[in-house]
Amino acid sequence: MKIAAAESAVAQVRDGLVIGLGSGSTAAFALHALGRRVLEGLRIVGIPTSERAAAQAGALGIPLSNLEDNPHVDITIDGADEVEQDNLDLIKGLGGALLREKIIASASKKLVIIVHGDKLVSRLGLKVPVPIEIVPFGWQVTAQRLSTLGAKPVLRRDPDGAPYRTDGGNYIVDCAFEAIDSAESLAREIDHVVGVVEHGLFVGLTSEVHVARAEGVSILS
Ligand code: A5P
Repeated sequence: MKIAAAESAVAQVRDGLVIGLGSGSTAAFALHALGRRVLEGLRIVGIPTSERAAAQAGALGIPLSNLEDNPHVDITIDGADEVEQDNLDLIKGLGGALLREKIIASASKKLVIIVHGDKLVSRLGLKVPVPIEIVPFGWQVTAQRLSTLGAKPVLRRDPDGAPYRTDGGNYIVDCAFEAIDSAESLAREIDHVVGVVEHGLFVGLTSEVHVARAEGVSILS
């Protein structure tokens, strides 16, 4: 199903476009589909949302660039951890790349999300926590402030127990809020916490969602 969603989104890509390259296991299938089309002659430039996506895309022969040389992105194709079905707001960042993903999504004319049907929810926060990227300095204080917003912050760690580091060298606290009544107002509140770099609530950014289910792919927009 991840492959089906990825192929559906990549079918929109045409010659000459600047493409934001998402991170995560579903986006990896989109990279493979793009790499195949590049081999067949498609001319695109890719802007990777993580070091990992950059390595994968480079190995697949996708020409890469950056926001300095290409500040306007035509289409970004990325995965998500949860999609609110009524408004297409998202939780992203369980893969750790939320900051660059959000910067590139914000610079994109079109954000195309690829998921399987299990990720559609009636309200965000029902199944997954909101990943919040914070600076390491004083992280306990920042986590404490986040807990006053109703979260249960847990510092993300590597398998060896060391704090997980993002591509930007920051920490991530995964914040379970249970069900989120308004992602927009929660996003505003999180934005005001000192020490927060960015959070995984993507509000009002999504253009369309390609949802793969056993019976086929449907597009929500
Ligand atoms: C990466 O930081 C995330 O935002 C991913 O896009 C998200 O976790 C979806 O990943 P999967 O496609 O692996 O579920």
